[in-house]
Amino acid sequence: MNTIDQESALLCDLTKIRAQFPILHQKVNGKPLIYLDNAASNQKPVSVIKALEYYYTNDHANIHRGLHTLAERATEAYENSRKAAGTFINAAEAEEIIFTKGTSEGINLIASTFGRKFLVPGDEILITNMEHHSNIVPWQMLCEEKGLDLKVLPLLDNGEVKWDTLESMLSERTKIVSVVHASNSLGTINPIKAICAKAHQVGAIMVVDGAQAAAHLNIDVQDLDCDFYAFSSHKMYGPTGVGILYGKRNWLEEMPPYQGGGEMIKEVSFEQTTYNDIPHKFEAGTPNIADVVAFKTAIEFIDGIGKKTILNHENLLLAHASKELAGIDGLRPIGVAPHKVGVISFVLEGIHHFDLGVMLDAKGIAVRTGHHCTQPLMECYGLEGTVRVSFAIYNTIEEIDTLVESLESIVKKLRS
Ligand code: 7TS
Repeated sequence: MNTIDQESALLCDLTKIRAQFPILHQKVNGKPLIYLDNAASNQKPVSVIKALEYYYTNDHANIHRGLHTLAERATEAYENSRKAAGTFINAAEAEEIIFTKGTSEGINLIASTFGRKFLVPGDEILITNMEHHSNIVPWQMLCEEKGLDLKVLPLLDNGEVKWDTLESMLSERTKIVSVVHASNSLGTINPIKAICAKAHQVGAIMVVDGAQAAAHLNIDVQDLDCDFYAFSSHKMYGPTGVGILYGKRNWLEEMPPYQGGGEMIKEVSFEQTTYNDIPHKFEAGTPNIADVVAFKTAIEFIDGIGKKTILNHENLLLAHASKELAGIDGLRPIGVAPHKVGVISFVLEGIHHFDLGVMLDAKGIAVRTGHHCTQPLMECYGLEGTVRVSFAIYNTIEEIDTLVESLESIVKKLRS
């Protein structure tokens, strides 16, 4: 197939794919909605919405507790989601999957448990300058509590990490290396497997923030050889309030529990409490059962299309948008690394990003503006914020053309 055939084949499927997303078929401010804020949270296919309805209509009960039929059904559905999540990232065992409420909670869990148990004053944690606040603040809190040092790998102008500084920043004091797989503000994809190998050489563990990778890139935690991998269901066509934390069995077994309560114990007495086996040791209280159950349907949605097709399509959108946006007078893209997911950040000379966001919203176009929870990254580029467009499988070339036309007309009006 040549490029044009490929495009038209994808566009044919796109009609079918878009038909599965009811939310997309509405007008916002009198204009057809163009949803380009997928890095913040993407939309849900009918199958996921129906899975939630089905669960509450037929199967709901509390899990792991009752012997009655509904409790068994709910438990089975919940545990099937765990298995599906494990398979999705090629974990060696389903027990290595912990459900949290999001990527943020996953990283906080590692800091609170692994960090508290294994790190001592003088130890170092290494991150990069492109991290989301979720992969900065939990480590800062741990550093403050335990007298540790947070080290930061610098960035190049194009939005890549200056990886040639890695070896000099790693030492036997480095205990945790925590890096984003794909940046939410720049789109940059980081070479996680190579970083893992380097971290392990000095005896550090490797944590990966996979929030922006899970819906787009093939993830194989065994091949990456990372120790932890955290991601969020709501950024991969699934419900909000579900996070997935993968951890290698040996660490999860050695780590103390995260929170205390029901489910995470074997036996409780006032003298002594014994903790449950993994993964239950890390899931105190009644979890977000319905959303976890429907998360499996989101995985099936992604697998049904295939990561390869998703990535090809989003790469097409990325290439087209990058080219067309570059033609707009005064537009400066922020983050032009050669390997990127479908995220484009930019600033427009003389126009505040918030104003642009409001003007685009008036035209039915949803983008994110601001610092995108990456303030240190913005500071590094001397910016307060950017406009960010981010793609999902349901976005089209026509939507990008409308975005570009809208930006051109805004620029023309404001500069005339
Ligand atoms: N890490 C990265 C790279 C992210 O992009 C986000 C959310 C998180 C962690 C936190 O995920 P959560 O599900 O726990 O909230 N990113 C964004 C964003 O770019 N715009 O809104 C949320």
